[in-house]
Amino acid sequence: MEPADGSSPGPALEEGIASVFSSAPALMETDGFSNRLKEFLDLHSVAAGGGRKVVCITSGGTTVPLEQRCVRYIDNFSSGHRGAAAAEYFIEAGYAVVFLYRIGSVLPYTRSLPDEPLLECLELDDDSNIRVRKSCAEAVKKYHAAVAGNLLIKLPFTTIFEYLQMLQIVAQAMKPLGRYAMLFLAAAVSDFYIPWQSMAEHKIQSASGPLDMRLVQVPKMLSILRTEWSPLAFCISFKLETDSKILLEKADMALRKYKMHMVVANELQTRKEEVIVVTLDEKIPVHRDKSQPDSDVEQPLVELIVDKHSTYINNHR
Ligand code: PAZ
Repeated sequence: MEPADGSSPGPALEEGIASVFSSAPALMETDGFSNRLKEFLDLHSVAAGGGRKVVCITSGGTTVPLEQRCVRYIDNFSSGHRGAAAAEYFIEAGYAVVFLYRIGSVLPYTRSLPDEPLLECLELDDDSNIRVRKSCAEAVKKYHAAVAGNLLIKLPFTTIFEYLQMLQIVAQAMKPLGRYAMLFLAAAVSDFYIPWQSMAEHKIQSASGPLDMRLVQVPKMLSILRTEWSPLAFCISFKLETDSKILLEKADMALRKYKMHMVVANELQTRKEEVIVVTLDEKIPVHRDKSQPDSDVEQPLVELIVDKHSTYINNHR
């Protein structure tokens, strides 16, 4: 399904992609997300005098439904912490962020909040007026500043079908931004799925005995993203493994095959402590600052990426 050299998608891959898209249920455009996205991007385009760098961050795991009227699904691990933290640091660095996230995963500016934010961030004063607790105020202020400044738009997905269609729409909408666009693809995307037309319509019955299922491979969209959807965007994908012995080799393969500018390699157990940024020339380990109890690895990672993105833009001026 993938091109041998990664340079162009190739007919088999294009067919695979077409079949995912043609069999997928159409996106529910209930909140007119394409229009909201267009308005957001227009604000930041050079033509509109914006000229701001824009990053699309994908975050959280995609689901694979087992039934069309879905009761059960296969899920992909990702809390969304990495994407949410990165969004905050990119905004701090002056970027506008398109946050494509799995419903229910961590959102920007909510990491520091308690588990029950609505109940625990609000308190009553002596006159029974509701006010925000001091400990939550900073995050609330930062969130509202980002939204009011048109620096954050949040676009939710659940299934692999929604994710792939939305990624295509976002990447294509960012194409006019040229090298000012960045794709930071941290979502954990299903590798296998059940095509819509071969999926049971109703809830699968347990009385029928053990369940035999055939999942087919999700065609890799990265090559078509690079060659057609947003060819000039600075593109970073992530590689998660549990076996450290194969991690760097797999990251290197992804870098070359899909012509990524960087692949961020991480291991499940240590992903919050260390990642390795793989480029064609180097492998750069990035660590959390252990001397600071509240530090995270996303801060130095985003700093490094912002720097590389600037070089990418400046080298092509
Ligand atoms: O979302 P999170 O903070 O729990 O984890 C982040 C991550 C491990 C999902 C991400 O860094 C990553 O590697 N994403 C790509 C996963 C993959 O190889 O499909």
